[in-house]
Amino acid sequence: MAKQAPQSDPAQDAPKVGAPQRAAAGLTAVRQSLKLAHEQMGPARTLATLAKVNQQGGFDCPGCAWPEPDKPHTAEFCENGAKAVAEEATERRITRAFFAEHSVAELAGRSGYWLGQQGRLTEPMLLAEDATHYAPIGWDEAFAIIAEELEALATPDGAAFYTSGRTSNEAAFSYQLFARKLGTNNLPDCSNMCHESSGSALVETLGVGKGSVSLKDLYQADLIIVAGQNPGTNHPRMLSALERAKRAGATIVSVNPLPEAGLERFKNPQHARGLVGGGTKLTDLFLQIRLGGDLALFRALNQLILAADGGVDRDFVAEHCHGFDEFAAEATSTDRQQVLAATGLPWEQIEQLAELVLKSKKVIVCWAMGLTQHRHSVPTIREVVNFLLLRGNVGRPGAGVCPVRGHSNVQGDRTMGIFERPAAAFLDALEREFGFEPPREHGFDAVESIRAMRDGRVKVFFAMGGNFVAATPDTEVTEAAMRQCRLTVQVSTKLNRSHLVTGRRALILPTLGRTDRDHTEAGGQFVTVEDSMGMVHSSQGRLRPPAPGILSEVAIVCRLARAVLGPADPTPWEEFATSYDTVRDRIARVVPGFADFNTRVRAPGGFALPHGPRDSRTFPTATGKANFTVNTMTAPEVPAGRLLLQTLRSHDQYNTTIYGLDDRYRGITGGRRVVLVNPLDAAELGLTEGGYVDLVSEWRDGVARRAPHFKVVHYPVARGGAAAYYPETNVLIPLDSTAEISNTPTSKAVVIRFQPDSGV
Ligand SMILES: Nc1nc2c(c(=O)[nH]1)N[C@H]1C(S)=C(S)[C@@H](COP(=O)(O)OP(=O)(O)OC[C@H]3O[C@@H](n4cnc5c(=O)[nH]c(N)nc54)[C@H](O)[C@@H]3O)O[C@H]1N2
Ligand SMILES: Nc1nc2c(c(=O)[nH]1)N[C@H]1C(S)=C(S)[C@@H](COP(=O)(O)OP(=O)(O)OC[C@H]3O[C@@H](n4cnc5c(=O)[nH]c(N)nc54)[C@H](O)[C@@H]3O)O[C@H]1N2
Ligand SMILES: [Mo]
Repeated sequence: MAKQAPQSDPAQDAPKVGAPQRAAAGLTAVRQSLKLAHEQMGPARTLATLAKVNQQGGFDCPGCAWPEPDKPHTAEFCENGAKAVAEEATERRITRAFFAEHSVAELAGRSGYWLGQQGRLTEPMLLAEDATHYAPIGWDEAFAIIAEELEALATPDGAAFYTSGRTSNEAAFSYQLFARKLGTNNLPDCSNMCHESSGSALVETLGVGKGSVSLKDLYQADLIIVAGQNPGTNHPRMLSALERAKRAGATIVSVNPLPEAGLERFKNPQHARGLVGGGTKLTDLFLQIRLGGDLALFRALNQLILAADGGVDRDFVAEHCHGFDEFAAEATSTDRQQVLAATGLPWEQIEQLAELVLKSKKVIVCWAMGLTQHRHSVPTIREVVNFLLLRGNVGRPGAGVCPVRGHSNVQGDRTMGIFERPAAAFLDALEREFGFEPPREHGFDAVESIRAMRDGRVKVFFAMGGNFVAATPDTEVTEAAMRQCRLTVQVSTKLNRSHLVTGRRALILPTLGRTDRDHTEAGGQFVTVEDSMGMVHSSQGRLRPPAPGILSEVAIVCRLARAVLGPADPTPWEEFATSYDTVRDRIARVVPGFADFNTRVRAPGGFALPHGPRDSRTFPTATGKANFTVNTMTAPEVPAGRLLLQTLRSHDQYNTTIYGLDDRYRGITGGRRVVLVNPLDAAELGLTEGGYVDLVSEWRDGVARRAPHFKVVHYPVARGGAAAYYPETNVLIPLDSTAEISNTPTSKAVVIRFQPDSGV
């Protein structure tokens, strides 16, 4: 068995600490993106790719899900988009010789950063039972092995089919169809660990689990609250939108335990004024909230709005909402001391924000992982909805909910049916279109899949992209669970840890990425994606694929489906794999909002999916109205001598893909094993700046989970909290520590204590 790997190399772990920056982007960002692109792709490929990112007729940036403006700037990408492209379009290759040279055990001792640097995967590889090395295998043999293992299962629910959010609509639709024809709803996805809490809260309250604003709304808003999000690093193109909103007169408030450079000031690299000079100040009011204090903050705002003369939009509430009285009774009784303790904010600041709200006609709340990865995330987001409903800030221009999605097609994958708890109407439509009875019982989400593997209930694990063992919590538990499987299969572009922690047998199936040309017998194919604001558009790569014979994700699904379901299965899998138009024709008949898909997606810029609350203030909820909810006030409790740890992203990573070892805006370079703590907390806990410590998490199961060797960095984080990077710290997050209702791991709330450094 491979030993527990360091997620980062000790040699690369001598982080240096400078002052955090006060502004994002500018010339340094341009220089950084070109440097990385050149290293990975060379000058010609750099030009050929970066000129096509997010352009009409080009490919969708594999970075984030932020939408494209109607008229994209000629450089509609950002530093981190360029890194994502370079990571995929690299000219480095992993061949069979690489796998012959390096055993799986050896590779399992390498960091994720090193693995990613080795280049693109080029041919299917099998790790046979008891083998020490991966060896090449043909596609047909690979599909035959998967078919054999699936057939050996006592029930189709003994398999789980994971999806990471880069998968195209066409691949996702075919994939879920295959899983359901096989007979299971075990379709966990990265969303389970990401915006599931947003989906849960929004479906219940507004009837649609997606954001209700478009870019135009942002430009028209009076007030934009950005809570629990670091767009300077994770959605850099959002800064251009915020800059434009700001120039049109919007006020921007950020709510975050950390002062994030990107929200303070933005030097837009697409304009001369952003390259020289001081840039645009973005944040007008910064609320440095304690971790997990947002429910209390929004409760307090709601209390103040309810108390203000004319604070509530009575007509909207009467006509469109349900449950106002119960909500109002609860919110009115909010206890101020509790709010102060939970938020750590001065009351005057909360009042100041309430005044801004009461002055504003059009308010938008944007959020990401800072709100979704807590135990009480669903009630928190429900309270955000209460806040917007109170003043009619849903379904009118310049106002609404804006959960900012992560992976570039994570929202589209869900629309296509990648969901372990599909709606009955969706299954009915599948049944009608494809003439089979889809399973109705709910399947496993990501956390439940790990439990099922651990307990031997899932024996075959198949991943459409992603890096499951590194992205999920409780690394040791998850890795042990993975090793319980009979077969693990990873459809991937790049090598990662999930290829090295495997079942008894394992397959690596290399696939095309966004930037690659996809040519079939029917000619050049494009795929489609849906962005964070419900816009669907096409994406077509132009680069020569990394090796001949690499299959697209659609082709992999279709050939697998044929191998497993047999020649008699009536779905035309061969046609699907050859012409993606034929998949889109089916999507058009199954998924609401996609009528005439093939025609409309060919229009420049694509098309917008319908959204009842946004378009016509119709709310497809259980009550037929927008639902106010009553949310008991709660905040994380942290025993004395402990801190609450949030696990977040550095500027040089894409989830588990590490691009480099710097976190430029936070002033950290050359290493990732750092823990950011407030100097006052550090003093109380006896943590010396620059010293090394082990992080040990505490959970009711009594297991002491340990992440060794982190350098203490004094940083202006809100009191009582600490921050360190994911995925190095995933080992600390207990599998059972998840959000109520959404079951999302509490990646932003782990109780930790500090122990003397035990080295790596
Ligand atoms: N370059 C790059 N881009 C990415 C990604 C990447 O890794 N790299 N990942 C993609 C994905 S999948 C996603 S989901 C998004 C993630 O985008 P983000 O959600 O911005 O990512 P995180 O780094 O997790 O940052 C969380 C932010 O929330 C704050 N926060 C933490 N806890 C709380 C809290 O309790 N309250 C409040 N108010 N704030 C809090 C943190 O200080 C931090 O600023 O980005 C996507 N885009
Ligand atoms: N502690 C902690 N854990 C977290 C989070 C956190 O904030 N803290 N965030 C969570 C969130 S928001 C998310 S979304 C998940 C992310 O979880 P995942 O989506 O599973 O992880 P990624 O690191 O994005 O996956 C990277 C891998 O995807 C493969 N890949 C890249 N592009 C393609 C493609 O086009 N096709 C295919 N087939 N494969 C491709 C490459 O092999 C690459 O190694 O992690 C979650 N885990
Ligand atoms: Mo995400």
